[in-house]
Amino acid sequence: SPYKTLLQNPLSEHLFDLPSLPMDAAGLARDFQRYYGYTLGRDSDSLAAYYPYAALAITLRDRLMERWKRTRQAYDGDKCRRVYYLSLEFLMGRALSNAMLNLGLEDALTKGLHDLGVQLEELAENEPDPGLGNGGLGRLAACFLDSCATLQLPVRGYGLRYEYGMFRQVIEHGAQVEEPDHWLRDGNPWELERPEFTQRVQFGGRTERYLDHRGREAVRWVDTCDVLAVPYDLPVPGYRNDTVNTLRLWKAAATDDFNLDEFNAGSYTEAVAQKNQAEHITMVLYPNDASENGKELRLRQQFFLASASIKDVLRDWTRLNGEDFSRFAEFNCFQLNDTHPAVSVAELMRQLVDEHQLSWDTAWGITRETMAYTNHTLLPEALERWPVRLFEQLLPRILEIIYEINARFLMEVERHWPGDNERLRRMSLIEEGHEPQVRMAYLAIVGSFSVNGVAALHSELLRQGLFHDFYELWPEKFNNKTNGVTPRRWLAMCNPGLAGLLDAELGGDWMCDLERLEGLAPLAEDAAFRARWREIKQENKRRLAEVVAQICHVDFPLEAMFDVQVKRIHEYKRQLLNVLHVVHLYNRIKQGDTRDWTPRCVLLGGKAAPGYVMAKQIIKFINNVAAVVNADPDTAGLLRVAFVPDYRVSLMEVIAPGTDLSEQISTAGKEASGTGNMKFMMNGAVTIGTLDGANIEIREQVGADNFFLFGLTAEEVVATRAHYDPNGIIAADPALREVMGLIESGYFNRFEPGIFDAITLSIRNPHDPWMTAADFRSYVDTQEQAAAAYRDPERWWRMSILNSAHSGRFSSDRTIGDYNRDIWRLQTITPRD
Ligand code: T68
Repeated sequence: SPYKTLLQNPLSEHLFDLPSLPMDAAGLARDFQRYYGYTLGRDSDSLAAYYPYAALAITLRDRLMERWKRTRQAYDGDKCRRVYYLSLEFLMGRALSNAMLNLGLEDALTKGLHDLGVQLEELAENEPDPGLGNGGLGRLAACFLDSCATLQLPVRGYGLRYEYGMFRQVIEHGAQVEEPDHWLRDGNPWELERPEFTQRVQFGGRTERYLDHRGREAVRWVDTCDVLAVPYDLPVPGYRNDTVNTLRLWKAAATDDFNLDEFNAGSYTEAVAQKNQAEHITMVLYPNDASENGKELRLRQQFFLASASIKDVLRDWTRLNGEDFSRFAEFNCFQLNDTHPAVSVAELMRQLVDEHQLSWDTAWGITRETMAYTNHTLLPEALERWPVRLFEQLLPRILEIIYEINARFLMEVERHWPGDNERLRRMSLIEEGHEPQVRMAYLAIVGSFSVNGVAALHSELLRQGLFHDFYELWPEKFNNKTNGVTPRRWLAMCNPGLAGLLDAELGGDWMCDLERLEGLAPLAEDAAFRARWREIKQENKRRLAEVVAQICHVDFPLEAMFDVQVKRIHEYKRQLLNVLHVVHLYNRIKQGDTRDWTPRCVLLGGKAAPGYVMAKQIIKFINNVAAVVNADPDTAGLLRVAFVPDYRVSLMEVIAPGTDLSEQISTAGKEASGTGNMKFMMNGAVTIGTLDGANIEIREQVGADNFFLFGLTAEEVVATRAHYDPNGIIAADPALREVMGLIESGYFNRFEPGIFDAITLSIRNPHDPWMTAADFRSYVDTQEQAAAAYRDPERWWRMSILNSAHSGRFSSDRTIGDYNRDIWRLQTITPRD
């Protein structure tokens, strides 16, 4: 590799002394012009809107670059303890407006570009929205990186640079169609390729025992098919604090060793073509958000991330400390974002034992003090298990290590509960059976010092249910870290109207101390303030209605209540319950029962995993209901329904500020936390929700009077299961009976007979795990209360203000503060000049 060639003479220090770049309008505009005309080589004959965006991106990237270098130097210089956030997903969203906000350049840039006749907002729309995640888990990782940079914590993200992100969702005849998202087609001005830090990752092969130089028995992993991991770094700027952290994404590339047999046989082209296989590893993000599909390529992705990232960290360590690992655990901590990178536990052991010749016990001590695991789901179908057989083929040495970890762990269990064979079987890292499997969650628990859930209820359910045996063994490992979202993107950036009001009322930089929003609470009693609040909301609703009109061709009148549910489509999230309510409202309209009516615009959006048949039928159902409702003249001015295609981060930036009512209606005990609920709350939406995930904490913060609660509790859901009788419930409730009757009559699928049978049958199924019928009555009644509250503007705007006012706890700065206090124990580091 050309990167292996080192400089003959070190470069002069002067070379690294970069002059500071101008931050004023004229200086920024000059750079913009130079990048556009010279670097990108465009002029008036280029009509592509992409290039002005790219020129601005480079202008901003330059300003991040010097801060980035100084941050790195500060971390290296302080030899500080560090955290590595390992995640298969980082749903970063657009970078441009984020960089602008964090550098404090919005005004200067707006002016500078305006002088050149360029409209900043328009230009920013040309940035593709990088969709390197499925949903909440990936977006949480992005919010965390933002908070770590803002809090000046030495945290580096490690992930994969997927060539194709989350698919683009197109709706055809009401149904989801997936299109590939080649987001890198035009290049990515934000990334910095660093081939000089390439790592080599092994796959396949076999293991071999040998005597090392000290005459001890050792193992090596040989005859492997290696893949190169090339790092691409993305800057993660903190809020106006000169810190720029790093997100390092690995791209898979072929090695240049070739199959010599084929080569010698003259099959040069075949031998070269074979190398392409390697690059498939980072080709595409798996679009399943709540179930595992068990594909070999997914396990390859997981190990590729784990191995490359750990090698990267160990290389930094040995560069400074040689082979002395005695203080490694003191200075390094890996946070595992769900079980997806859990193979890291075994891979760290392998590198320490096989590559750095540590004893098993020393290495195990280090691993167990270094790894921490976050769980994001209680759904059994989402718990990762990999067939032992697959490990044998793909990662034979890792499997041996997992067996050894398991043998020693089961001895510990045996000491704790002598003779309890049932418990040994339950807790084993290997699930026995026809096709033995490795239980990745158990590997993560056994190999780490901290296990956390993402909301109070979720963490409690982990302790009492899913991980109960482990909790009994190691109660001190288990803790809760309630999720949060970054107020920079989810308030300051996406809601300039409200941000301006907050600046005026609370003074600057409230977004770095979100508890200061409490200062709004007294203002909720002030009629003039409520009027200003309402005006801002109305303007945000206008922006949202414009998008809905443009994309969905549905007209949302601004005086209506905007009732929104956007998130991945899943049965447990119960978009179906929402639509049953819509059909109920439609029935009322058709029956003339519209006295004291609150006009409502119901917006839904979200992607279904391509293989999740029921979720796709739900999308089709929503669209068919919307078509019928919107086309019926009787609903004019009373009810509108729209499904927004291709829901993603940049759409949420318009949706959250324009929402009145936030739908958080999962079956209690199923939604680990939710984070959309927090974004809506911050932006002054009132929640209608179940006692699930972080809804419980949202309600505690805002007070029961300012939250529309309905439905069974998690305990009641469990208790009801044994005698659940949806058909009895339907028969006894005239409204629900009519809703089901209308759907079952084929009213919403007149030319497509039978297509919604699976949906109605699932609601009528006594084993329906999501218990949609059970919560219908209380949902509809509570919706009526929300509608009544909306008809009383003074009451509604008071509630809206109080929701924002009490949302401070849901800043991801608070969450990261909690992680740091209890798990990471990092010092803040300030870059110096
Ligand atoms: C979500 N999980 C939780 N998973 O559902 C949500 N899963 O309650 C929580 O707020 C959020 O995590 C953050 O903690 C997910 O988003 C996935 O996306 C996913 C992806 C691949 C495989 C399994």
